[in-house]
Amino acid sequence: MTAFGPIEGTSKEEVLDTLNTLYTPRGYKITKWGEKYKGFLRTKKIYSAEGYLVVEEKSAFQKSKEELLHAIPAQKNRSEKEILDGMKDMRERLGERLDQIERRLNQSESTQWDANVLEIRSLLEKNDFIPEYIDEICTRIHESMPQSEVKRLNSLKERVVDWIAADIKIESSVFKTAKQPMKILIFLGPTGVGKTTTIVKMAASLAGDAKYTFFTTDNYKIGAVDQMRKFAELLNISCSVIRKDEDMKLKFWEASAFDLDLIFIDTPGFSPTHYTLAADVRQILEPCKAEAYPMLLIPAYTRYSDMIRIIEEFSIFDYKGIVFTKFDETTTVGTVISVMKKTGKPALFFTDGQDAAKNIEAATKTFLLNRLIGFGKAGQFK
Ligand SMILES: Nc1nc2c(ncn2[C@@H]2O[C@H](COP(=O)(O)OP(=O)(O)O)[C@@H](O)[C@H]2O)c(=O)[nH]1
Ligand SMILES: [Mg+2]
Repeated sequence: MTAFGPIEGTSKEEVLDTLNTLYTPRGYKITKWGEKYKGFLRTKKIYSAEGYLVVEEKSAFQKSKEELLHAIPAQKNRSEKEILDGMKDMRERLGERLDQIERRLNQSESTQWDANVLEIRSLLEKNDFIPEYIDEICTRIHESMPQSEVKRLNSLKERVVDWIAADIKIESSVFKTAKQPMKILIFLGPTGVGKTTTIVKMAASLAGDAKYTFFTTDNYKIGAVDQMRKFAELLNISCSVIRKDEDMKLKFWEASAFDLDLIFIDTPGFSPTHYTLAADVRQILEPCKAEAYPMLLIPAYTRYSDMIRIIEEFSIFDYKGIVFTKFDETTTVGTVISVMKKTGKPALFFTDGQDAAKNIEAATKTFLLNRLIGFGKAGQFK
């Protein structure tokens, strides 16, 4: 028994019409009807039929050709004109059939093409890329990729991963230049994003043999100063509490005199729309502006619209880039990459756990690409 299909069409009638063109009406048996949505916006409903051929019938095309060829010599007593007319008619009918077959072939090629673009669209959705980003990738496929490449899903995936990689912005020179001159790392962001924890992780795992100290300006959260002092004790370093810009001037001067390489400054969690607190923190930080390296912290699981809002609100601090925290609490990286593409802000560090001794690394493209879901080998980078 020979199987056929799936044969596709925009209506059941069209599918039956195709089948009747390819086989005789009793020459096939449909065992399964299917329906799916295709097209760029998934608005195109496509019906499909699968089944088997009852007997190996000659195609309608073959039959009509044979009928016509047999019909002409049988009519020996016809005039030459009638015979020529018959041949002309045969030529036209054969031409029509050939056109029909060509149309069907083109249709099945573009169906495969659509299916692969649709697969990429749904993978990007699974990875939480924003709709605008997904539309841009699909448009790029439509406009710039040859059909032959789009039809091979694996090479299509590889190309899309290349595009995603190009959208990831990284700035990783923070510690490379840590030795000279002194750098003041300032940790900004809303409450609970991981500022204090990240300072400890960074000091413990990334600072190497740099000489550093902690400053905390967080006089607002209960226990924040004690928390910072405890961490400093564990790391066997000093911790200063900064309440006003005079404190900052003094402690900054001391740190310079002790020839330190780094100062880690913790700040209270606040929203910049909390104007008085934002103004206080800005004023406290003012004396060390020249050496300052401000960073904004945002948890990787934050919704896209909230990330954009936080990024805009904190722009008054002129931060160098973003530390994305808590990657262990999300399974997708699409939102983070969409944000980078939209804002052009680079990623500085990634954190992925509560362990202060590890769970932090300098941002890399591979960290994000290896977390892409469904791109298989195309997304695996070392
Ligand atoms: N799962 C997870 N939790 C984290 C991470 N970084 C920080 N936290 C936790 O988030 C909570 C708030 O962290 P904290 O540093 O106090 O935030 P802050 O208010 O911005 O200083 C604490 O319970 C941390 O242990 C991380 O990378 N992953
Ligand atoms: Mg804190």
